[in-house]
This record gives sequence, structure tokens and C-alpha cells, in this order.
Amino acid sequence: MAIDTVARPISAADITGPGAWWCNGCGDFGVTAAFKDVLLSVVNELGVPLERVFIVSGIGCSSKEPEMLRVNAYHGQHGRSIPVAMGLALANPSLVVVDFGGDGDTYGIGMEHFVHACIKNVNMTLVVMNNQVYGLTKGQASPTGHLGLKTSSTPYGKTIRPVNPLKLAIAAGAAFVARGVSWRKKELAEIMRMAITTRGFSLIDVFSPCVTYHREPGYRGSGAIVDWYRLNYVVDIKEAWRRMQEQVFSEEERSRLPADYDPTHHEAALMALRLIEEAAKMGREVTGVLLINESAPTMAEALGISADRPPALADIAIESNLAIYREWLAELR
Ligand SMILES: Cc1ncc(C[n+]2csc(CCOP(=O)(O)OP(=O)(O)O)c2C)c(N)n1
Ligand code: SF4
Ligand SMILES: [Mg+2]
Repeated sequence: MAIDTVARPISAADITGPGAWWCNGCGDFGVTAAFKDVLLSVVNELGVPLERVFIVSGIGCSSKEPEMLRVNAYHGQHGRSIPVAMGLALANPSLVVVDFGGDGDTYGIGMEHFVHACIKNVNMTLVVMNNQVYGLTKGQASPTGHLGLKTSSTPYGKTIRPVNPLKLAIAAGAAFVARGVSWRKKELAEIMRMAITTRGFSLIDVFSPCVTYHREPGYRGSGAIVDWYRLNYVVDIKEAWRRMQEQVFSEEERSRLPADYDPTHHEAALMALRLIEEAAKMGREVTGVLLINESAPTMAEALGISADRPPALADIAIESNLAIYREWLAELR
């Protein structure tokens, strides 16, 4: 979809798309609502023209995000949205590139792209709507499905341990690593704003419940799955730091670490990884902003690509470049 410049300020109606076929109560509605708020503030407050925002997606329920919005977008193939996003970020570094994926999309078929995007520090934001299942294909367990999760593909409960995308992103050198939840819109929007304004690769893994295929014993009916997450599954990183620091870190370590959890601290990666491990022992997953570290060059910077002379806008016509093309040909002879 190609979007023309619209006069600022823009309203929610300007960025609302035709809508996706999502079940009533799907967590992905919450992710959309948060992102729309962010888009309004990116355009109206930060002054980024709407046509400089580009969103991409793969295939899945979550990947129908472009249909929920009216922005420049590319709805691609299952697991392959990250290479497209990477191409956009390199071809025109002045774009705000946001990729919406699913947990199967990103951490299954698209896993190698995900890890390399972290390592290469592509300047983009990846929002993964993590519901622990393959929603679009009727609810098989995904790589993030927790141990014991019963689905159509794991009728006796999942026995293969889940992937932890936060640990992978931290270890692979992402600039920004966070987890949001779809039912807390304000907090999720704040995380998205921070991710978009961080230079480098940003991962936001969002628990976005599938109300149709994610079932937990004792939690019946739509809305119950949110209760399951709230009561049994998530723990905020700040809270985890307060509650667990004594059991996880030695006195000597605590003496040099901040009193409150700080994602910008130079040892935040270490703190986050150890708290994730400790929470996992109790069957819990951490949420919140875990890491912000803008010290590494982005992929575009490492390649010498600048926003002032974006490759996408370079004039490569033969007539305009005849002299240099002749020079190159002469070198090859
Ligand atoms: C190459 C390829 N393999 C498999 C599929 C089938 N397929 C479509 S969506 C999907 C999984 C979707 O799960 P997820 O990425 O978690 O998104 P959700 O629907 O849960 O939001 C699969 C396996 C496909 N479309 N293309
Ligand atoms: S199947 Fe699940 S993920 Fe897909 S729209 Fe319905 S609730 Fe959402
Ligand atoms: Mg999924």
C-alpha cells in the first residue's frame, strides 16, 4: 500500500486500515491499539512524516497487522519479513522500519534471520506477537510454547523446552530488548516508543494471547487466558530484581549493581540473563525493558551508508554515470 503525505497533525482515522479477520478478544488488537498511539506521537510530536514509516510482516494472524493500519507496508512470506525489513533499513536509513511477526514466524522458520538481525544490529524494531501457538494454522505448539502446553500437535503436553527470545537477543547483541503484554496498552506503547527511538536493533516480544487455541486447565472462556498469564506466568523485571537479587547475586555483585533495575546499566545484560534463568526455575517469564545499549554501530553505519545519501535514492541511470561506469569497465579489462 502506498501512502501519500498527509497534513499534520494526523488522527487515528488517518492510520486505520480496513481491518483483519481476528477473533474477538485476540491479544493482537491490544498490540495494534498501542502501536497506533505510538504512530500518532511519532508523526505529531516527533515530526516524522508518515510516509517515512514502513511496516512489514510475514504470515500468521499477527502478520495481518498491515491490514489494521494505513501506512506504507509489505505483507510478505512466512518467516521472511526480517530480510525485507533489513533491505529497507539499508536502502533508506531515514525510514522508521517496524516489523510485526508471530512467534512461529520469527522463532521457528525465521530464526536465522532473527539472530543475524540482532548480530548485525539492523536499525529496525521487531514486534513479535507471542501467543505460544501457530494461531493461523489452528493452534499447533510454537517454539515459545511452555513445557506441558497441550495443543493439537502436543496432545500429551509439550516436552521440548521453549526457546527464550530475550536471552537470544541479549546474547546476539541487540541494542534494545524488552517484553510487553498486550493487555497493558499504555505500558506497551511506552516500550514501543523507546524501541523506535533506540539506534540499532530493537526486539519487543509481546505476550499477545490467542483466545481461541491457547488453553490452560482451569482457565475457561475468552479473557481467562489473560488471567492465566497475569496470575501464573509473568513477572516484571523490576519486581524480579527486587525479589530475587539476594538469591541470584552475591553481596559483592550487589554492591556494584544499581538499587533499582536499570536497563542502561553496563551490566544490565548480565542482570537480565540471570533473572530470566531464576524466573524460569519458577515457571515464570520476565516482562519490561531489559536492555538498552546503543554502543555498537548499526549495520548501515558499519557499511558506511548514511541517511543523507540513501542508496534507494541514488541515481544509477547509465547516462548520468557513464564516466564512472567506463572507468570500472576499463579496470576489469
Ligand atoms: C513457508 C511456509 N511454511 C508454512 C506456512 C504455514 N503457516 C502459515 S502461518 C503459520 C504459523 C503462524 O504462527 P505464528 O507465526 O506464531 O503466528 P500467529 O498466527 O500465531 O499469529 C504457518 C506454519 C506458510 N504459510 N509458509
Ligand atoms: S486464532 Fe488466535 S491468534 Fe488468530 S486471530 Fe484468533 S485469537 Fe488471534
Ligand atoms: Mg503465534
